[in-house]
Amino acid sequence: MLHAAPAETEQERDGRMQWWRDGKFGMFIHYGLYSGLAGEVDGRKYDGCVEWIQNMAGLDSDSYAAKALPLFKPQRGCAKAWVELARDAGCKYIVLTSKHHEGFALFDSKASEFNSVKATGADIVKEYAEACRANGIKTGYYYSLLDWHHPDYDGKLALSRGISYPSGNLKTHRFGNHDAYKAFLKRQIGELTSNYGAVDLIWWDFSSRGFQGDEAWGASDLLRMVRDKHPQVVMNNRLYDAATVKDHGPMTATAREKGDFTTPEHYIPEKGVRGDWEACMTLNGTWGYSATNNDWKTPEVLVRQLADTVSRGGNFLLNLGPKADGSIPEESVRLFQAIGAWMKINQEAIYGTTASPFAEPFPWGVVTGKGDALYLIMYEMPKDGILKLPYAMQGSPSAQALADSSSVPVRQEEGGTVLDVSKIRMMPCATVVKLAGKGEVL
Ligand code: JFZ
Repeated sequence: MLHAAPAETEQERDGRMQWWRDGKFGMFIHYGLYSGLAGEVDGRKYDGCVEWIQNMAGLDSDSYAAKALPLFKPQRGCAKAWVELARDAGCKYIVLTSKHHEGFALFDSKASEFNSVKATGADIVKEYAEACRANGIKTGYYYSLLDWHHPDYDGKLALSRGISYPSGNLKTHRFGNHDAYKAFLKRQIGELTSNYGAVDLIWWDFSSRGFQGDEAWGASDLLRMVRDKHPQVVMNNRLYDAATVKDHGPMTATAREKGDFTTPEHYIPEKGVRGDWEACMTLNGTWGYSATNNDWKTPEVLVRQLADTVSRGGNFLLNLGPKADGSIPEESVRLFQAIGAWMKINQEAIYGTTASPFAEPFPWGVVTGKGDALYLIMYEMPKDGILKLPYAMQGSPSAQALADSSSVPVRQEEGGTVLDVSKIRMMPCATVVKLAGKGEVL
């Protein structure tokens, strides 16, 4: 008789998820052969989502590799520099593309020769994992379930079920042996999760409504395998979920057995999402590096996206797209450092907090909470310098600006708590006032 593994209790799950829930802010890294092409192939330029350039240019894997491989030149120590930038920005975890849709693995894989060790001698994942451990950063891996290189990946089958594919792939690999492909996924995930020490997070990518789970990827086998090796691992739900992009339908609440969190992409849901979720965002509209894209967001926009996300109960995963040699575009360094400077002063309002207790948004900014404190994250000085909260407080509440600890007058009125913030010095990006004391939303 077979015995199912005992289900995880709610308490055990909370314990396992705690670092991720408290950490709030992570770095996404998209690095692969597309980084070498930098958004340009055959004289044509692309500047959005250029990690899809093989697809956009309609190249089969061999022609793509012939163009991209000579340009891909990771320098020793590049992964260390990514991790240090993440650390200085205040990121608690990183998610690196161990393999993107192009099928090129950044680790030593016996399951496929199409990898960075074979091509350049560089085991990027090894360097990355060591740097994460040395800096106390949680180690996460993105892994693409789609594979535009592997001969057994059946692009035609996937397409017929709603998953896009590169046209070149369709020409060259018309008849994938799908069972063999599923076996390959298992083998490669086995390598990634066995050979590089602790795995804290896996970020699967992606499914469609009509092609997901066991049928598409052998999902339960993959989940079981990873969990057996790393019982504390946290994983997203894209082995099953497709409803991740705005207007692709309602966000699905995550079923426990299908993954731990759901992943809205390029947007922050207005009312958050029930359950654990993480918004992933770019600095400039592309995940992979593009030499021609200069559409950089400002530090102000990024800090506010982080605060908006956290105030709605989510995590914020912000992307870095290194260049061909693994070096970091100057503007990306500047932006992550600017967030780091803000976090240095205001991190208390981000780490370990929970969503705003208030249902309605405020015109001046957003709120997070922790214990008996509320953090009022102000984007604008409220009209008259007076900030009103529908919040009844007991005893003698106190308030202070996080930047200089200057105290802020606070009083109770009919209908709520009133703070006089008119004397506060407004800071770059967002100014935080900590309101301490027991209270109740009205
Ligand atoms: C996926 C990748 O395709 C993309 O390159 C990037 O890595 C991002 C973080 O994740 O983005 C998707 C996945 C699925 C859809 C759209 C974008 N979809 O189903 O519409």
